[in-house]
Amino acid sequence: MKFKTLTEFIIEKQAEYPQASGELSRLLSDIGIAAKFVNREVNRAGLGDVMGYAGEVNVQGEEQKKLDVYANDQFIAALKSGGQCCAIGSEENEEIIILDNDVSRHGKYVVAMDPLDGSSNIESNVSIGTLFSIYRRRTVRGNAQLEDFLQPGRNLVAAGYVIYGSSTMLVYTTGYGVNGFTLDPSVGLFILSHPDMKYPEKCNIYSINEANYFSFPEGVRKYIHYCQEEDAATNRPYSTRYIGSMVADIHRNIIRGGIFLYPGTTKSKKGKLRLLYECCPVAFLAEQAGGKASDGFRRILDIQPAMLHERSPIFVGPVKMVEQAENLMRLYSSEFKPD
Ligand code: AHM
Ligand code: MG
Repeated sequence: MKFKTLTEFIIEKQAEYPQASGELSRLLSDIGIAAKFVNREVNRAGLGDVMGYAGEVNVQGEEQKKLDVYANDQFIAALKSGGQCCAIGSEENEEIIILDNDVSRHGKYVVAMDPLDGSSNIESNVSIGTLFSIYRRRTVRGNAQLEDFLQPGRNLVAAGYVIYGSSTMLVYTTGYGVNGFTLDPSVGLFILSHPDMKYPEKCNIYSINEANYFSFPEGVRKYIHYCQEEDAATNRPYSTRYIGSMVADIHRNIIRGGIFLYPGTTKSKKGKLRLLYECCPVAFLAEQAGGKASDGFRRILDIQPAMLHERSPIFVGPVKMVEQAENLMRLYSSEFKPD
């Protein structure tokens, strides 16, 4: 049987760009290796003592689960040993982590990541994921700085996610389409299973935590009504699907066709999700899959971040669906428009 592994694919792509030094390829491979370790622990999550809280509170004030800590450590260790990444920004760490050992100090890249997203779903055996954003560092001398991370998403060199689901997949883009690799656990290899992923023509899913309905902007409430109205010509009513793990919701929506919304609310105008390591990687992937990602008014990838853990509303999915939601935001919720 003929198949292509993640490593073969990365090397093949690198060969298409004679100017490429191979450093990004190595970095992506290291992420793949860390993902396998995390996958092993996620698969054993019901056994032994890997479940439960680690007893610490992360920067968002949430209790950390042991698996969050494990995943964070694995990705940091992999990036450290690789030497291509000189600093990491993680959801689990308040400050950036400077990698200043002899190999990493000269790394060209910085990585922002959410090592284990949707971790509240671990106990119930629901899919969870890892999200990552790779930027070229901006500063030229000395240790990496926070400003190396505060770049708009349009500067992303690569981004992707790992989904630990009914099978484990790594999906990434370097700006030339989106490719998905499924882990074959029997041989421990990621195999190219979803080449050139694109949103399908027919899209009829909407994903939103509707429990927040009364604190959503009016534009979002109107959009929910739009999704629920009956209109055979436009395939409505749509179906609601909401897992509560962004990686899983986004993955399903790319494959099955749907929009994911995490808007601001009256209590939290910027919503919940973090710009640098949740919204931006998903936005880059969505655009590369033929879709669109917006905060309701602006392209996610054009937002200039001011802080490492900054939040942003997100509307991401097929172009027409996102534009429809944006139109309603413009018409009914201009008070949510960023200054
Ligand atoms: P986390 O980073 O603490 O895991 O939170 C992020 C998760 C996303 O995966 C998901 O889309 C969202 O939180 C769900 O939030 P809610 O429970 O408010 O719907
Ligand atoms: Mg998260």
